[in-house]
Amino acid sequence: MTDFTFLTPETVPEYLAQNAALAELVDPSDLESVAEIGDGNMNLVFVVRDRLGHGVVLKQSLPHARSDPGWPITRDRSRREAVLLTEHFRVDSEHVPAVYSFDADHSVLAIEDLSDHSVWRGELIAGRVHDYAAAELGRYVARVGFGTGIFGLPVPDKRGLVASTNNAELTEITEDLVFSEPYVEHEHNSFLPGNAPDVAAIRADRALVREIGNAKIAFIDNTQALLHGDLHTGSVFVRSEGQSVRAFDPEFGAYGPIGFDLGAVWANLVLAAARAEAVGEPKRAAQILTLPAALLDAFDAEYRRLWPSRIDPRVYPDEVLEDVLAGIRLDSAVYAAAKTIRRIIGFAKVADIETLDPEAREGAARGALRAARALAVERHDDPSPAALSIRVGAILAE
Ligand code: SR1
Ligand code: MG
Repeated sequence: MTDFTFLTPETVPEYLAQNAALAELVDPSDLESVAEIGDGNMNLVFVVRDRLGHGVVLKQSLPHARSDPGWPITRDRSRREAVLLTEHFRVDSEHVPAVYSFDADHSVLAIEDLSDHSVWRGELIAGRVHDYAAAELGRYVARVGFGTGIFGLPVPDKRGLVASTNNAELTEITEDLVFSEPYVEHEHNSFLPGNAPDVAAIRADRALVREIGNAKIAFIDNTQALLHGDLHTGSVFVRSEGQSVRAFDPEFGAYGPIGFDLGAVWANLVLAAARAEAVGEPKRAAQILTLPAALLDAFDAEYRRLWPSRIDPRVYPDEVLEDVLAGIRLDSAVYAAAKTIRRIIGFAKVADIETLDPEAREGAARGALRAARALAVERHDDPSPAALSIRVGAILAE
């Protein structure tokens, strides 16, 4: 009997044939292609297509990180991802892939094939910005933020969901990789020798480390909404024809502060802009740096649109909305800072920076670290993403 513990392109057809629900999606006896396309740190990802043009994606978790077989990570993450995707689909079917099924025996999640889309990070690196994606993601975070929080769910239901979506092992990875390791000596860290003074400056900056420490506390303690948890540009599909934007791969998701997801997008836009500057494309860098404001403005507008439907308006007057939105805006900037810094110093880098030649990479990394510092500390002077992006643009251009 074939062992499906670790799928391969060769065993996928038989796996499909033995799963009636999946065999309805693609015809296992008439497959055109089975390709393993996973390039992240975690899982196997197969895109399966039959000759009639039907497709499905099978995502199988390994019992360890894909990028480090010596790092055990629970396979239950696939089940948790299925739960989270289903919950996000409930509140915003426009911006996430559909989940077809989950096979607990083999840790396989079957989801919608979005092969007609492209990964946003690759598009940004290739110079195709897809400006519209920022506002779509803002709407996605607003719908999820509102719909899974106390304004969209009765409190007992929300508390139940906080418990049932507990993702302690993976959120601990985020706590370590995003908020702790970059600020200390750690074997996971790496950077160019030329960036050593920049890293030392980050670690010695008490005002910055204080901001990051407080952001870590809020990440752990604040259960504002059911986050995607890893909303970088490599977790976003974009398609310009028949415009479509989908957030995928939320295996790090759990309840947390909404600004964490917005900050993740923002950080990756800063990194994309740092690359554009480094390859001598300042206009494109400036174009990319208009997107954090587009993201936050769309978030704000969508959250305001949903506000009249909030549960118990008697005790949540409109002044509360202003306070909530102001808090999320302020949070977003510090999470953008944390997520930028971790991609430069810590484990799990980004191709925007890593594929630059070393000289350009050193400058881009320096600019990104200084820009991140400004986001975390200067947000208290003016938290508007437009103002902060002007500051970031000036730093990247230095
Ligand atoms: C084991 S590596 C974990 C990291 O990879 C993912 O991209 C997440 O960002 C996570 O922090
Ligand atoms: Mg991922």
